[in-house]
Parts: sequence; C-alpha cells; structure tokens
Amino acid sequence: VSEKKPTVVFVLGGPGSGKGTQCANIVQHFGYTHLSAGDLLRAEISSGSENGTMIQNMMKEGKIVPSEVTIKLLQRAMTESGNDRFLIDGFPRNEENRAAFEDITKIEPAFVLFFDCSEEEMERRVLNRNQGREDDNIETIRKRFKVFSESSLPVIEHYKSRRKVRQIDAGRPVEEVFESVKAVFTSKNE
Ligand code: UP5
Ligand code: MG
Repeated sequence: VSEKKPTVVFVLGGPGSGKGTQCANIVQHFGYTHLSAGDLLRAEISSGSENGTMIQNMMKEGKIVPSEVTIKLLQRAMTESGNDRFLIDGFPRNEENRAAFEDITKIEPAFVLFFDCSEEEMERRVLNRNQGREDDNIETIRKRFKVFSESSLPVIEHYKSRRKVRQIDAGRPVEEVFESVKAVFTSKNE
C-alpha cells in the first residue's frame, strides 16, 4: 500500500524518429527498463492471443489499439521486470491513451522525451529498416504520419504546457542524438 510509485519516462516521436534505438542506449547507461508498446503489441500477435488478430489489423492500418489492451501489457511488463524505472516507448499515442494510463496507474511521467524529426528523414529510415514489419510500407507509413500529427502531437502539447517535454533534434546521427539524450538524463533537474 505504501509502495513507492515507479519512475516513468515517456519516449515519443514519429515513426522512425529513433525511439527504439535511443532507448537501447539509455538502458545501457542509466539503468532503466525499456518497454516499447509497439514491441509488446507485436509479441501479443505472435503469442496467438485472442486479441492478436484485432491488434494485427489495426497495426497494418497504423491505427491506435484500444488503451485497455496496451495498458494491460505495459502493467504486466512493469510488474515482471522487477525494476522501478521505465522508458515507455511509443505510448501514449493519443489523449485517451494518456488519460487512461494516468487514471488506471496513477502514474505521471517524470518527463517526456520528444524526438523531433522531419517526415522525409523518418520515411527514409523506416523504408530502409528491412526488419519485416508489416507496417513498414509506404501506404501504411503515410497513415502512421497522419495519426502521429493528428493524435500524438496533442499529447506532446499537453506535456509541453506542463513543462515536461525535453525536445531533441533527432534528425542527426545516432551518436549526436544520444549526446543530447544523455544531457537530459544527467541534468540535476531530472
Ligand atoms: N535510425 C535510428 N536512429 C537513427 C539516426 N539518428 N540516424 C539514422 N538512422 C537512424 O529507428 C528506425 C530506423 O532508423 C532503424 O533502422 C534505425 O537503425 C534507424 P527506430 O529506433 O526503430 O525508430 P522508432 O522511433 O522506434 O520507429 P518505430 O517504427 O518503431 O516507431 P513507431 O512509433 O511507428 O512504431 P511502434 O512500434 O511504436 O508502433 C507501431 C504501431 O503499433 C503503431 O502504428 C500503432 O498501430 C501500434 N501501437 C498502438 O496502437 N499503441 C501503442 O501504444 C503503441 C503502438
Ligand atoms: Mg520502435
């Protein structure tokens, strides 16, 4: 009952902005557990769960999976990790995700990392990735960009108004971006 709430950092940015890449680096240096909402949803599809087909169809269209599904997966992964510090990558993606997470978990993020990158660069990266993701084709990428600007940017605006956003120019090489990320995590205000 008197258990301390975990520290959560939301890692946001468009498709291909480098969330997963930078989270892997942060884990190495700062002792966080990385939870990618997209990876958890893909694992749910592979596991053959009863929600799998619904999740797969939504992801193919770049749509946002219902909050309760994603939040349940995040909560389970947090419990199983045994850690108390989390990078939540790619979530919340809309205002409803954000409000539901706060309602259910009572957790507010310590801060929000926002990887800011042009669509041209993100498109180049995603099309070059070649990891067999069903949503890495030009039609779905266009839909993902639209959902990002219409639904996810308002979440970033919400946290901007609360001074929680740490915005990073993510259009640079990986190492340069990570230098800026490190500065955020070592700042005495965090
Ligand atoms: N790369 C990375 N950084 C680079 C750099 N600085 N310079 C040059 N290249 C760089 O990187 C993408 C590619 O670029 C890689 O090849 C990398 O080497 C290179 P990555 O780190 O993978 O970028 P990331 O931002 O993680 O891109 P990702 O495609 O994973 O982002 P999305 O937000 O599109 O995907 P996600 O997996 O989070 O979500 C997928 C779908 O799941 C969503 O569209 C949605 O349908 C669903 N979803 C939900 O419904 N709810 C959720 O809460 C989460 C997801
Ligand atoms: Mg990713």
